[in-house]
Amino acid sequence: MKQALHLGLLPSLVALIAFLAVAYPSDAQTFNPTLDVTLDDTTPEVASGFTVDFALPKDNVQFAGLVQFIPRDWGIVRGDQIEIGTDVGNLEAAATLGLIGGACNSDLPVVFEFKNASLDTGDTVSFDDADDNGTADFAEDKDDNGLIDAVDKYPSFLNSVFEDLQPLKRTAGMTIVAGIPVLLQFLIFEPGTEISDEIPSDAELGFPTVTILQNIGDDDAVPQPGAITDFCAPLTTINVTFGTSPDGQQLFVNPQDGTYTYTTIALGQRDADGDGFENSLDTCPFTVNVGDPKVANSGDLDSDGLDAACDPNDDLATGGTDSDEDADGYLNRQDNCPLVANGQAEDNQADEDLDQIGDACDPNPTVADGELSSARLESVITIGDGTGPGGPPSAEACPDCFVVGEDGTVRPDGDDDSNTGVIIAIIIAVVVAVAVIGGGAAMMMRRREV
Ligand SMILES: [Ca+2]
Ligand SMILES: [Ca+2]
Ligand SMILES: [Ca+2]
Ligand SMILES: [Ca+2]
Repeated sequence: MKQALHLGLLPSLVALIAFLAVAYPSDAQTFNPTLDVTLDDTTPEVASGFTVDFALPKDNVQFAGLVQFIPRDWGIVRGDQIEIGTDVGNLEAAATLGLIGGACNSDLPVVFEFKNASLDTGDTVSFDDADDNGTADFAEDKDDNGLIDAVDKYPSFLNSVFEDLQPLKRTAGMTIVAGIPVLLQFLIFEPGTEISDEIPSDAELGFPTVTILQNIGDDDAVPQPGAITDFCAPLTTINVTFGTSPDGQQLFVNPQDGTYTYTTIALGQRDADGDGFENSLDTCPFTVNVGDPKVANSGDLDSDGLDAACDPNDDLATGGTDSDEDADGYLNRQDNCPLVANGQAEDNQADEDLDQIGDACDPNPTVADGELSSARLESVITIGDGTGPGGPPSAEACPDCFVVGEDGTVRPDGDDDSNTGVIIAIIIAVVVAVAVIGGGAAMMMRRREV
């Protein structure tokens, strides 16, 4: 991270429990992300911003999915109570990419400024360039009001990913990388909403906040070859959420005096051969690598991106160098079957079991190879002196807050069915979708798990 933000006024306790699933009996992948949450103001029942610092060390496998839970007693002003386009926060990230078949070691700093965005699921905008004018529709400003259309309108792919479930709040930001618009969104749902089989849906965890980068989960997305051929750890993100809008409107309001736990569930990508390199990064997913794909020319004598462990001709002297070994249009490092042609003329990187090993070379095409790692991270937040019984802010403290009472009833609606929402869609490799920047990383586009 280029810049550290120090908004916190209280010490945060970070508890980290990582469950490492074993793919092969020897050694499993490393997946130990870190989380730290700090508040601007820990006074009970006042509006306060917060900062979530989230990172993945270099030797870890990349994220496969990420859901954060804002404690259930927090006062959240619903998105439909806030003017569309209001500034609500920002995010700074430092990602690591592999470019044009090279080692995965290029740093990419990105910044997003977030706006409160439309929740009208019936008034949608395409993620694609549906009007064929050269710019993706979501990134345009057709009504010339200074807001991209992904803020004014609801991206249509969200309706298929979340099966028309209504979020309480949506924030959206866009940044341009290499001429390509990159969209990052956070969707906040009611406590108890089921996100996926791998993510607990206990209402006590709080409001699930789902990170959506680009159009991950969109079944209609079509892979294509591109310049960004890998996306790997390390990754750092600092996400600032405002407590009040620039004109003073409440956005997030602290609960009553007490202690609260901010929980994040993160999933790590599969590593079929347990050599520490996730399938999406590993050009030899079933053979322990000779080198390290994050180090230039490591274990790759002919520098073609194929590790010597499975390169059929890793020899410069005999002309082995071939950055697209199977000549299917996808560079070896981007190809989910680098030795079997599965380009746009064939099944175009099809991967039925979503394990990032293409059907064309997957010995178990319907059973994912390797296990998802799971990490549950908790950051304890103290409000006031922390000795109170806790509870949501009063109606007086936050008239517009969506809060869940002890008996499950909600304010201001007063209904009691807040915990019954079900999402079937998922988020595998949400973060990985950043690799579509530059038009690439086809294999990373097909990672929806149902
Ligand atoms: Ca390997
Ligand atoms: Ca090679
Ligand atoms: Ca191939
Ligand atoms: Ca597969």
